[in-house]
Parts: sequence; C-alpha cells; structure tokens
Amino acid sequence: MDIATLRDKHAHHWNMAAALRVLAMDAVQAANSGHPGMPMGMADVATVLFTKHLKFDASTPDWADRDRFILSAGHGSMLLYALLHLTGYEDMTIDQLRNFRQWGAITAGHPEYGHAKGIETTTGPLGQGIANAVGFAMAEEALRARFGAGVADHHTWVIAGDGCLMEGISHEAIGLAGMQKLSKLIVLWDNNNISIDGKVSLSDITDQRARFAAAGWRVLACDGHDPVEIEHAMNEAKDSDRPVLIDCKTHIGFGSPKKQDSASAHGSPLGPDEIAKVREIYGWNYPPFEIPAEIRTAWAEAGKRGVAARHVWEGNLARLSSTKREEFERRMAGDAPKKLATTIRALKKQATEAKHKVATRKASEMVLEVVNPVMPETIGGSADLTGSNNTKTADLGIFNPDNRRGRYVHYGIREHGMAAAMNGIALHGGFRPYGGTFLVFTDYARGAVRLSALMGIPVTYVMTHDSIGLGEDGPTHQPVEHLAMCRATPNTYTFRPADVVETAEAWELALTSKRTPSVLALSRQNLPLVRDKHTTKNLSAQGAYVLREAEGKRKAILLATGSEVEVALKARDLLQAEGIGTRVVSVPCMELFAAQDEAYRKKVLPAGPARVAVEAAVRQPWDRWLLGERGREAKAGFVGMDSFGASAPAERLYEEFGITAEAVAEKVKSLL
Ligand SMILES: Cc1ncc(C[n+]2csc(CCOP(=O)(O)OP(=O)(O)O)c2C)c(N)n1
Repeated sequence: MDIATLRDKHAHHWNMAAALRVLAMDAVQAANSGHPGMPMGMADVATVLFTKHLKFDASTPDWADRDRFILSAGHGSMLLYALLHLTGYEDMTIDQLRNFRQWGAITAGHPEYGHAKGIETTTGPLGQGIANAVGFAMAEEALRARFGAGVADHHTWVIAGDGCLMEGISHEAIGLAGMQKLSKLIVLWDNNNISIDGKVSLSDITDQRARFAAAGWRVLACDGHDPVEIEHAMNEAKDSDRPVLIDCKTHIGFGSPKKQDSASAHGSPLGPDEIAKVREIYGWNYPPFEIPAEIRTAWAEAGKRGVAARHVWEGNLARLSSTKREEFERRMAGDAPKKLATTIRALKKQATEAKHKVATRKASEMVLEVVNPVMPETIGGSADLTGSNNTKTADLGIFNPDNRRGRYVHYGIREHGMAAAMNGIALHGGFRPYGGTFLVFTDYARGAVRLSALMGIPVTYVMTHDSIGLGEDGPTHQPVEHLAMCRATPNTYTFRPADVVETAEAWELALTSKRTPSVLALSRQNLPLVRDKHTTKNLSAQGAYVLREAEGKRKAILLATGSEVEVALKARDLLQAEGIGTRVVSVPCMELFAAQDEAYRKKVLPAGPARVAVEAAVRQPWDRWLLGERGREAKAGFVGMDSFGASAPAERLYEEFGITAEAVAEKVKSLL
C-alpha cells in the first residue's frame, strides 16, 4: 500500500504510525547516528501490534502475564523507544528520545535489558532476539502448565529482519520452536530485502517461508504497510497450533524519496533536506519531538488497553491458594527456596563422609538429584549430550508439546540456540535454566553466553569434559583456551570445582545468583575428594581458600583448580617429603576471589613463598595471581597447556604435556 492511499483510507492509523517514523528519523538525526530505515519500514506493523494486539499495560511494565515484545532487529531500537514513549512508559521521556545514544541515556544504541522498562531483552547481535523468544515462549508454556491459564496466558511477539533470519542461530531457534509447537510465538518478519551491503539477494536466496514451514511453523503473509492485512494476519496468527511467521512485505525507509528501498536508509541519518521532504510526504507539520495532542492521546489510550486484563489477572492471582501464590511470587522474584541451603549442606556432609571419588560432572548430577526436587523452578537440558553432561535427573520429565510440566529440554545439537533460549527462559521469569554441552563448545554458544553476562541474568552453563582429561576424543574436544575466555568475560562466574563438595558449593552459588551467569567447568574423569573436613560454610564463595596448610616453614604456594587440585596435593607431598613447606590453595572461582577484600586475599596469597599454578589450560588468566597480589616473576611458575591437546588416554596426555606432580614439584624447586 502506498502512502497516498494510506493517508486517504487509513488516516488515523497513518498518523499514529507517522509519529513513530518521525520520532525515529528525528532522533537518529539528532544523534547523528542510528538506524532510521527499519523503524520507518515497520511502523505500520508495530502500530497495529501495539494498538490492537499486544497485551500490556504501560503503567505496570512488570506485569507477569503481559505479552512479551522482542525487537530482534535491535538496530531499529528507536522503533521500540518511540513505542514505549508514546504508550506512556514512565521512564521513557521525550528527553530520553532527544538524548538517543548519548552517555547516561536509557536510549542506548541497541535496546539494553535493564535500561528501560519494556525492554524485555538486549538485542543488537542479530538473531539473538528471535532465539531468546523461543525461551520466552517455552517459559510461558511451562508456567501455564504449573500455575494455570488464569495467571500465565500470553504471547511472545518478535520483530526480526532479514539479518536475524540469515544468522545461523535463527536456524537453531526455529527448529527448536517448531518441534516444541510453541503456538504462542509469533515472528513478524521485516521482509524489506535490504541489509547493509545492499539487496539481500547479494548473499542469500533462501526461501524463508519454506524454511519456516519445513521446521513446523505456520506461515502467513501480509503487506506490511496495510493495516487491515496486518491485523488480519495477526488475528490468524493468534489462532494457531504452531509457531507463526508473518512475512510482512515492507519498504525500508518508507517514504524517503532518495533512500526508500535502498541500503542507504539502513544505518545513517537521512539528513535535514531529506527529512524535510519526508515530512511533506507524510503530511507531518510538527517540529522534531513534538507530537500533536490528538495522536499523543490515541497512543496513550493504547498504552492503557491492558488495564482491565491486568485487573482480571490480579484477581486470578489472588484467588490462587496462598501456598501457590507465594510460590509464584517467589519464583518470579528469582529467590531460591529456603531448603536449598540445607540440601546443599546435607550433601556436602554426606559426600565428605562417603569420600566419593567421582568425576565432577557426576558430582554435578548428584547435586541436581537433590536440588531439582526442592527447586521446582529449574529447567534443565543439554545440547544432545545428556548422558555426558549428566544434566538430567530422575524427577524432571521431558518438556515437550505433550508434557509442558516436564522440566528437561532436549535442545538438540544447538549450543547457541540453547544458550539463547535459556536467556529467554531466565528473562521471562519463573524459571532457572541450566544447560549442558562440552566446555570446548562454549565457542558455539558464545554469542548468547556473552549476553547472559551483559544482561546480568543467572543462567547456568554446565560445561563438562573440561580439559585434556577427557582423553581420546582429542584436541577438537579438549578445551585449552575456554577457561580464559570465560574468565575474561565480565560478570561471569567461572567455576572449576575439584570434587563433590566444591561442586555442590558452586551449584549453590549459581542457583542463588541473581545477576551473574555461571559456567561450571566439570571433569570427565574421576577425581578424589579433596575436602576431607566438613564445613557448613561455603568455602567456594570466597573464590579461593587454603585447602592444605604447609607443614613447617611455608616456602611454596600451589594454586590449582578442578582436576589439577589432585596434582597439586601430590606435588605438595613430594615437596613436604623434602622439607619444603607447601600450601595448596584451591581456586574454584577466580572472579569471587578477586571480589574478596585485600586482607583475605593477602591471607591466602602472602608475599614471600614461591607460587606455582597448575591448570590443564592456558596460563593467561593466572598472571594476576602469580605476578600480582604480592607475587614476583622470579618466584612464579605455571604448569599447564601452551598448545592444543592430542588424542590419547588421559593419563598419557597428562604425562606428555607435563602436567604431573613431579613437574610441579620441580618447578617449585627451580624457583626456590
Ligand atoms: C551478529 C551481527 N552481525 C552483524 C551485525 C551488524 N549489522 C547490523 S544490522 C545489519 C544488517 C541487517 O539487515 P536487516 O536485518 O535486513 O535490517 P534492515 O537493513 O532491514 O534494517 C548488520 C549486518 C549485527 N548487528 N549483528
């Protein structure tokens, strides 16, 4: 539909949509940076969605049963900010729009979760939003199954562009959503055939409709500028038994004489002359950031459409039994149940007595066996490595279209999709997702893992087979740089527990974290229990602690994590036998150790003794603990990996790569 017809036949709709377009165009111009083309292209779709379909109440952005709106095409952030502003989200003031992309403004270049109400997830890295949405829709299904449609019954709407659909992660996401029959997930595809380099056909000829259909989606289409067609498609989409793609045919930079349908509309300001022309074409005679009262009122009305539904919902929630309501509220708040601490303590005590010698992946399963029954909000899963990651416990049941009460997800071989879906589940609220793969495939999940950290959401990554200790699968499967990568990521706890006790402590910390994701790096091979004295206190919470004190004068400190704590303890025996007093420090989590006060860190790592760290991975993250923190280069050494691993039995690999007690003891002696 062209602009003249729209203005003629759908004047009211046109003006409402024009308000979005102009705000986007003007804010990008004011910032002298940003992406006007996408908001100008999708304004009609967004207007129909927000005025007719989206269930929300701008006065109560946290209403648990609101529809979720996810702008997967995050570069079009001004579309979202304009919608939030016009519908009356309190924090999204006109000044925030004026300050688009400026220091301190909540209107960041790309929508950032936590900056403004109504931003459900951080988007910008293309494909993440659509993959998060799968998690949102899964969480909605699971919450409804547990608490009933009276308190959980909402849709997840996504705007995704050609870029989102071209990204590999979208394939993982749509495959998972199709299999899961997530009928309340609706993706609005901004099909404008333009990306940054030019026409999409420069790089892609995929039949997207066929691709979605092949994955089990329902596919609808509309003219993305015709409000009647859009509304019709949305009505139909809400009545589907499968997830729905609506192919919205649009024009990027709609109405810009020079830039419409071209890549030049994508990511730079239109310029004052072009903006003046667009204003004329739109019939918009108001200065920048001024919205006429009538249109402002109509948008504010849209922001209140959901008030009645919210009241009904509040009544429904109030009518739940008090136990169920409190459980709902606890879970939405992300608070761990009181029983968690006692459960972990009991397991630690029992493990200390039983002296279990198990792989930490097995230890993790032992923890989950006792935790999952007392934490009904956990949703576990694995990217097709369930039997290796030990992520499934007896009580969970499988989450699938026939069993929405199931709490275990077979994510398939989709590490990136799994991580992004877990972000969505966590963001939705009511659940604590954890999911497993091999540590080496942290790479494959990386885009979404980084966003867990950036958003500050407590997803738990169960990353097993954490070193050359996995043995015969060889260097393709043996991580060496991955611990460094996880530790280099801000706001991420990288745990590498040494035994059952530390594994239980790491899980406790992961499951009580509110704003930090956790990576649990777990061994394939069996490890002895090194924490032989029971403490109710969670020692791993300090990040590092003295596991064995030196006998006699302390001449050396060994630092180790995970499977190499055993190596360090053996090295200590060798050194002590020669009269070299040696302390062993276990370092299950460097980030938590770094967060301790100076006095504690000094107690664990005093100046003076030689320091040797041992970890079957690259040295990079260790330098602070070896050279900094009162350490000295002349008295510091590292025993670990400086190359990729190899395919052989684990014991042979440890010998060949020189990660042995003897090598550690020699290193210490060379430093004394
Ligand atoms: C993972 C990722 N790769 C690259 C980019 C850079 N980028 C931002 S938008 C864009 C093109 C997107 O095209 P499309 O989705 O069609 O958006 P439109 O041009 O229609 O606004 C690219 C490559 C990104 N944001 N994320």
